[in-house]
Amino acid sequence: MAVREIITVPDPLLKQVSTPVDGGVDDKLRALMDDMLETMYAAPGIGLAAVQIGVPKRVIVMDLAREDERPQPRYFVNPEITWRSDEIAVREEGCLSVPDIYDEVERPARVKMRYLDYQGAQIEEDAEGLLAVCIQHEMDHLDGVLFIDHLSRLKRDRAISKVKKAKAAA
Ligand code: K1U
Ligand code: ZN
Repeated sequence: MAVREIITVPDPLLKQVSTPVDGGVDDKLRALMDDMLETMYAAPGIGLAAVQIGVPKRVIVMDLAREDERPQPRYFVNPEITWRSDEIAVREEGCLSVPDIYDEVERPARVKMRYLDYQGAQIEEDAEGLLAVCIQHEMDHLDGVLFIDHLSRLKRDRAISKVKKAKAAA
């Protein structure tokens, strides 16, 4: 396993639509997911899409366990949202590719999703709360969308300049 570099705005790869995984879950894909999880824990974060380490495939890892709980790593290959609630929830989000920027985003409060897990089994699951927020945030990454794209143009441009300035000063 290895910690990989997380790309940040304005890297054009973050705007790319990721391609579906072809041929199911094999050891090579599991090695990628292991690296993603280690990278996410090191950051630290609660979710990561493969494109954030420069691999534009439709793969997500996540762990929503609290610090006082045992780790609960989760893997989502070729995830799809099959239903979204009309009810909207507002929650503060952050992003490892837009470091140190946090803002509130409106999203459907509940979703139904379908994906392949670490073993390649097809799973159908209902999500609400932080799981619903995080899976929608990560699935946006697979479509080249960042949480700042849900904000006003002014807030988005300010966020990108702030990250650029911080990188230049580092
Ligand atoms: O996609 C990402 O860049 C990961 C992102 C996921 C996310 C956070 C909040 C709402 C929606 C999606 C993060 O993990 S940002 C860091 C973060 O939330 C966190 C870091 C340390 C401890 C707890 C949370
Ligand atoms: Zn993100």
